[in-house]
Amino acid sequence: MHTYQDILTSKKSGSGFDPDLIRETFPILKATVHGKKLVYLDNAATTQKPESVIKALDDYYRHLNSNIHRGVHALSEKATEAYEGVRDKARQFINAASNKEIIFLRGTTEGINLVAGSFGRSNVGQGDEVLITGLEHHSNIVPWQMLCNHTGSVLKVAPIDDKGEVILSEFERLIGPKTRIVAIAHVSNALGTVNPVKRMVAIAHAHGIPVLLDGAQAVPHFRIDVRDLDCDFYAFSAHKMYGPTGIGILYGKQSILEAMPPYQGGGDMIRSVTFEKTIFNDLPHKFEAGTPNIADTIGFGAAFDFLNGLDWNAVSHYEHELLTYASEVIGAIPGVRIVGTASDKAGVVSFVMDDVHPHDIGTILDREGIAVRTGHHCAQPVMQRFGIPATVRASFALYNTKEEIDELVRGIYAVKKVFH
Ligand code: 7TS
Repeated sequence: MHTYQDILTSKKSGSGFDPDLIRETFPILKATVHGKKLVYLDNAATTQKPESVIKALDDYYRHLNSNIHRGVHALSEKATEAYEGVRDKARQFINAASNKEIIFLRGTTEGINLVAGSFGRSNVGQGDEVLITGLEHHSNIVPWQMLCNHTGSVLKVAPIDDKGEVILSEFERLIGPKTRIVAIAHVSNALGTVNPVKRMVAIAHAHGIPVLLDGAQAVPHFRIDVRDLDCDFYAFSAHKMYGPTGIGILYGKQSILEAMPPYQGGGDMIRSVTFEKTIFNDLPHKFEAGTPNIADTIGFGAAFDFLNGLDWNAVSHYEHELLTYASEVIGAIPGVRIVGTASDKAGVVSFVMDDVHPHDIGTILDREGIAVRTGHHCAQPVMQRFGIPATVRASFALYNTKEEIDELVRGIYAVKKVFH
């Protein structure tokens, strides 16, 4: 077993990053499925967890378990310190200006619902418009649709082209005097398109419109700097960046969060309560009603440590190599067509195959131990845009290897043999 230090200092591969060493810190990668070695290529759905994250969860329940922000006893104080310490790590990780801008919640979905429910209901009225893009995950469509239905506002959608890129001229044209908020995926989960979000934020801001970025698929692949992006909100989930499920973050600029009403009422989000009147707590607690997910927040802290320990130039270079290799070898299989060929992509190869339904491909690959996702990937409008019901999606993490992509290619040839 290599130590974490070995991993940090390893320079084995050309990219200065050694996936074999990284793999050793992810226990599940040694698993077998249907008697075959697991090839896990469903990382856009959720990533696997390193030993350090698993250990942090175990340690929390063994040594620290206690409710936070309320006890004077030692355990509660330690648990509070650990929980708030993760807020600090999160702030540094995304370069937010203050811990008040870091709201813990269940994940990206809840973050977007918070903004639609709180900012949306106070700022978007009858006849106003919300602008999204044609690349969105259902999590960044449905909350806005619900808001529009509730308030009588209108959902506008910036279309995408045949490569799966947002048509920027259309995006800009759709921002008008009635637009109240713009919500954009940083990276598309269905196609892997990386949107030029910094530019899109600048376009929206030139019209005085705030922007929410859905960072669910971006955080595992690049370092995020919310101040450089200048976005008003950024939502992401721990489980897609090697952390636990059930915990995520909504970043919001302090001035905007201050002006927003609470999203949920309950314990911890109040300063004082009488039957006549409640005075709400300060940020960020105003948006964290009830006992939070303490254990998984602490596990999230270990995921930040894991990511902070990596050489990000090397990781980016390695992930880019993997994606380029996968696109080449999968795209070269006769009868296979890659859906989503944007010039800037991260982590995803989505494809269809002549005369074979993606679900059948997924089932046969599973028998080979290869985990991919098949279906509409919670992005049905993307499928509709390309006139297909579903794709097969291979999505990559930093522990995947070229050998695993070769396994996938062998699996696809096995599918062809069954069907042709
Ligand atoms: N936004 C994007 C771009 C996503 O990819 C996902 C989850 C979400 C929002 C929602 O994140 P959650 O953590 O709140 O569920 N995407 C996927 C996927 O592609 N396959 O399974 C979940």
